[in-house]
Amino acid sequence: MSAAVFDKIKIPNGIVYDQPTGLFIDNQFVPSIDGSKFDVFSPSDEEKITAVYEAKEADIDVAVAAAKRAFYKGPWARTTPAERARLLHKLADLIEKHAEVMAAIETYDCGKALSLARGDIFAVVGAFRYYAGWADKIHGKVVDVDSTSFNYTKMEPIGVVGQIVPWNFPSVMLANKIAPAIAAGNTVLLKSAEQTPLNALYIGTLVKEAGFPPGVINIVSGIGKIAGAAIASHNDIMKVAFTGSTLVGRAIMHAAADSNIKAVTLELGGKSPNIIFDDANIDKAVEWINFGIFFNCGQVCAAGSRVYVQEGVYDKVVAAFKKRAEQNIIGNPFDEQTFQGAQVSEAQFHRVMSYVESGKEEGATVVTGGERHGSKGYFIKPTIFSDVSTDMKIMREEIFGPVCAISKFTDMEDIIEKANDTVYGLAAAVHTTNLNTAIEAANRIRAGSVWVNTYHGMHWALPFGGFGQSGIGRENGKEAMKAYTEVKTVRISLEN
Ligand code: TXE
Repeated sequence: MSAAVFDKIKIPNGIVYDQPTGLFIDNQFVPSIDGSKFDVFSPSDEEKITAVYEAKEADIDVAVAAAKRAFYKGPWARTTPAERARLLHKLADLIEKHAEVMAAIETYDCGKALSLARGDIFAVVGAFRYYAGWADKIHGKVVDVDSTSFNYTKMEPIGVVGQIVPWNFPSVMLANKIAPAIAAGNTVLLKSAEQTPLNALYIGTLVKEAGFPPGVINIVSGIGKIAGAAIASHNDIMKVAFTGSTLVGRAIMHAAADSNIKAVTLELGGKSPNIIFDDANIDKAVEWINFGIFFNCGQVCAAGSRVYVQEGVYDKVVAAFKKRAEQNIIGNPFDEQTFQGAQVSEAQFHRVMSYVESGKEEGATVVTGGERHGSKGYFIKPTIFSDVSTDMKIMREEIFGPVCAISKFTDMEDIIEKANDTVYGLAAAVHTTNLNTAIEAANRIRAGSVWVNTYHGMHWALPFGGFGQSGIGRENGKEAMKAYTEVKTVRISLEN
């Protein structure tokens, strides 16, 4: 263990551990080539946690070369699907063994409540196990065409895959990307978000311990415009998978097109409608609209940020939602009771607060919240705006914070028009006790996921992704295996 690339860290809940700070390339933690680093801050107390090495273009080249060597020349090229499954299971077991320290790292780095962070690590383990199960179940087909040829297809790995993840679910996003890519036999270079690099590097230690050959999984910390851009435009990377803003997603598509036409999957922003019909179980629906927007401090691409309530129950729902939101426990994310921790960074804090100000300026009514919580740490009170019209910024743009816009609707036609009045199409939810209403709404809303009488019903086995500007492709489920494979067709003549 080299002292230069590890830092002993004490997490506020008392856990002391060795944090890797180097770039994880070829199963080693190494300093960046020019020695540059960037600081990592805790959003809940605004203090510096550590500094990690920063990958620049030259480091990306080294990491890609390692991944390329592993793909074409290393033992990975001959590794059987069953062996890939065994390694993924081993990694899942190790993550499970380290779950408590990883949850605490997530809370420290990201500001999210510890109870939520534990759920994240549980989902990480689940995803690695799920894709371990797929590794040896990806088969091609025999296709009968005529009597003079034998034709079959194979599903082959794409090659070196670049993966760029955001900061709202640092470990879950990593698992959702690395696990299917590895199950399919690719090699990977993942860049974590600059706000939250710690757990990704910690997982690097476990990758090595699990026994993955060098170069199969490489993990770097770096800045989007430098390291992220270098990944998107790299000629030896055959596919890039990205989760983040729509703005950057567009830049990544450009870079992919301008370099080697690498395959692209994008999981981008959202402005998802959460709809309550008159006949809904109101108590439960209010729980789900509260969870839908305030879970993870509102920093969820699928957050239910537009709440639409049918006119017959509108006043009742607004009053109940206000009461419920004010009960959310906000503050020190290490307290076991805390539900809402800190926004991830100062920049995100100001960005969300500027939306709060815009809501006030445009004339929406603050039902509750609308201000900072406390004076240290990036906490924002759960905020609900009512009387929000369709043209207000808070109704149209992704805020990515604990800010909800409520509006009324009259009937099915009205709500379908309102729900689909967005450039996005990531998720939606419908609360009703009428099955026909639920199915009609689910059919007519243009979104990648529709939840009925629930919210954030995500699972590693359920495909997730967006319509419209919410992205391209699907993660999770068998769909993700397709996103990490190329189909090869082999035609053998039987006439010779
Ligand atoms: O995102 P960025 P930011 C949305 C959300 C949020 C807004 C801004 O609305 O308020 O985006 O957040 C990397 N080439 N989402 O600025 O910049 C970056 O290093 C290649 C929604 O943090 O998109 C990080 O790893 N990569 C979202 C990742 O992209 C680049 C999650 C995300 O950062 C890059 C996060 C570039 N030119 C934000 N520039 C979701 N869909 O869940 C940045 N990156």
